[in-house]
Amino acid sequence: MSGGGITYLSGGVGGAKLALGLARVLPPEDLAIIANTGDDFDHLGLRICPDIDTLVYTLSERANLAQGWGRQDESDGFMTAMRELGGPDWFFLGDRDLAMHVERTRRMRSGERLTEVTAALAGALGIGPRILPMTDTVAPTIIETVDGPVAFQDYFVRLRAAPAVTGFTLHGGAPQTPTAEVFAALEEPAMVIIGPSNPFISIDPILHLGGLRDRLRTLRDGGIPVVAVSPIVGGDAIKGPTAKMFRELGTDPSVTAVAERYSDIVSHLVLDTADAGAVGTVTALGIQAPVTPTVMRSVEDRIALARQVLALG
Ligand code: FO1
Repeated sequence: MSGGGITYLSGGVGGAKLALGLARVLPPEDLAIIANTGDDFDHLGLRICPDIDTLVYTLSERANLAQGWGRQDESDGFMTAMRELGGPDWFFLGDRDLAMHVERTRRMRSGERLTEVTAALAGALGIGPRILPMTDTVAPTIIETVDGPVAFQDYFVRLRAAPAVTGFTLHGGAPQTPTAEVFAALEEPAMVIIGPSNPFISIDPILHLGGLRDRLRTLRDGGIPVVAVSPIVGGDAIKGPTAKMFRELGTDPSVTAVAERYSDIVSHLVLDTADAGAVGTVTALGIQAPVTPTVMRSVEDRIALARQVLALG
């Protein structure tokens, strides 16, 4: 199916930014995006898929860029009414965003796979590239903390990622398999790109799928570029708890720490210019370390980074 195409592994915010850059420079049929579904959960009777939502809103130019998740032009009538009723209001569902979750849930209840639902909803919003949920089965990430195990959105939103992390239970402890569409996108790609997403909670859930990590290693060892973009820049994360998680797990957040996590599968780790001094330690791990600006503030930045990454192929 994807012979010669680009297969991109993505979480939410940071991953979606580069997804937009790639979507702007590649023909739609040449880009398949594998989305983490470890953040997904049922809330108020609805199936919520935050990383898919962020990708869909970003690629359809509807994302609330300042906030990093959710839609532009959002209103809060539903949440206000929910609060009046004394219902749960810790997880914000905007009025327009609500339509996404209601329609997704309706379709899934009628028997459609998440892959099919995502294709239909992304198509309805005019998105060309394929957005492929990593699996059609339930694969929740559980955050192990000093206070015990916490469901992903409880940790991330309700507890504001405050409890110190001691580890992660991926796929709820029962490893899941990728969809046929994901396998097909990794059949004979021209290149695999791992987005600048959190390695622990955005990329590892994808790599943990049965056979996937081995598939990337086989591709790399067969000469296909497997290129990760570092989510750590100058010892910190652009957004979110990535650096905090590295520290809590006993490692200094650095591009070298990222390289070590991916050393069995990647051919390249793209470093920001702020990390040019670390090229030697990354290449010592057998990974090429091209240096380019990776902080994506504007759409032009996203396109420029996409071009730089694609040029490695
Ligand atoms: N993140 C928040 O910090 N607060 C919210 O209330 C919230 C609501 C929400 C609703 C739909 C959706 O798709 C995402 C939402 N997010 C919210 C983002 C999300 O919880 C996280 O950013 C991701 O799971 C981490 O990648």
